[in-house]
Amino acid sequence: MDVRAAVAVGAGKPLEITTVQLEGPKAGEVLIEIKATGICHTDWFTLSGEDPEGLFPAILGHEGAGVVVEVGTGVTSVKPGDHVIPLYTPECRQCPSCLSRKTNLCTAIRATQGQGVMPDGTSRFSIGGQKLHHYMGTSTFANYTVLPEIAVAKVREDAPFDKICYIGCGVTTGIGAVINTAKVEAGATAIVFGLGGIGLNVIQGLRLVGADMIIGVDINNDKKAWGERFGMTHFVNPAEIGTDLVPYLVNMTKRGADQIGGADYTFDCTGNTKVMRQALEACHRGWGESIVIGVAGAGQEISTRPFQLVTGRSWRGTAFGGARGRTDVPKIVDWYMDGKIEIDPMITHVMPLEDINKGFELMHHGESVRGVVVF
Ligand code: NAD
Ligand code: AHE
Ligand code: ZN
Repeated sequence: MDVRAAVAVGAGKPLEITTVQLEGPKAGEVLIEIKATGICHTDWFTLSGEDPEGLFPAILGHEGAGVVVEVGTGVTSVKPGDHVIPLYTPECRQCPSCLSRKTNLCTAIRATQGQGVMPDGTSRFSIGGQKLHHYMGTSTFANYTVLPEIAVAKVREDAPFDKICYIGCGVTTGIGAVINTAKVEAGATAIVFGLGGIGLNVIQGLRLVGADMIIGVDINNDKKAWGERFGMTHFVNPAEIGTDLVPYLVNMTKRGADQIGGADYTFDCTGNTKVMRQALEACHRGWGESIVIGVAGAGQEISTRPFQLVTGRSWRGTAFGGARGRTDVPKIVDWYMDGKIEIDPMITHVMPLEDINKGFELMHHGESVRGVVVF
């Protein structure tokens, strides 16, 4: 069938909006009509050429919501008409990782996903007979896409697509990092570096669990009001404090009889490896945990003095907020519908597919929190 898509033709080039061809679902696969998709910084990262797994030409996009149109043979968990959120982290419930209960990083289809193809090694997308790569197993920058059954979460039908698409990455990543990965307790002190589409969701996750002190760090002063809107208690712009950031944050978080500072939990939501180091070193000695969420470009590495770890700080990371998609995503949709978490105010820009490159620019210049394409 013909579908409308934004095609990433090469690194650093604007997406090209055009008609491409999509084959129907094979065994174990589902055809989905995408109704809305968010634009995440990771799409920009891959388009920039920084992603070691980046492939071109490809159809990017991994933060969508839509309706099942057709299912391949053997599909039992969803049927045409079901509302779903595509999962770039699938949940097969059978692989050693799923069965371990220790991680959400299902391995069932990760290898082919990274190669930009479906689990059988072929692509469903083409243009004029030339193969187009899938992206993160989701390719939501198209009004129809094909996914493996294990990579879709069935969600309630009264939830609006143009909001719950954000649960396909940003909301779940931010809130999940707090709840599933760090398991932050009420009363904790936390620092969030980078108050964009992910960081603001970390902040609302911290509010949800009852953290006491929630410090937001961003180089863009406009983010102060945004952070406060979702529960941030203090804001720091590193460019304006006139001193080194880490001692400044440690001093801010001094508490207890010994007046030792440092946060119980810190979160990097920038993808900047220097910031990741600051986040680790702003943790409390003995127990502070720093969670890396940001994605860094090819060849970049993190470093710190081993003494930071010897003295009890931990460096951890999270993908998709540690969420098991088919199990956890429907619950997060319920939280949104029940008013436990907010999404609407974070979606600052809604646009047709034709304007997706403007959506990237808005994000890149810090003018949007989340841009959403509606089909
Ligand atoms: P975004 O562009 O919306 O927000 C980034 C924010 O970081 C902006 O507010 C920016 O001003 C701020 N920032 C940039 N440099 C900074 C610095 N040196 N110090 C402090 N703040 C700084 O991006 P996003 O969509 O929120 O994504 C954030 C990061 O998370 C990206 O690297 C993205 O690829 C990654 N990500 C990871 C996962 C995961 O599962 N691990 C999921 C989604 C996104
Ligand atoms: N492909 C890159 C890394 C990109 C990356 O880390 N992706 C995150 C999700 S970001 C969503 O916005 C992720 O889930 N990683 C786990 C995985 O299995 O891909 C690289 O460096 O090669
Ligand atoms: Zn994302």
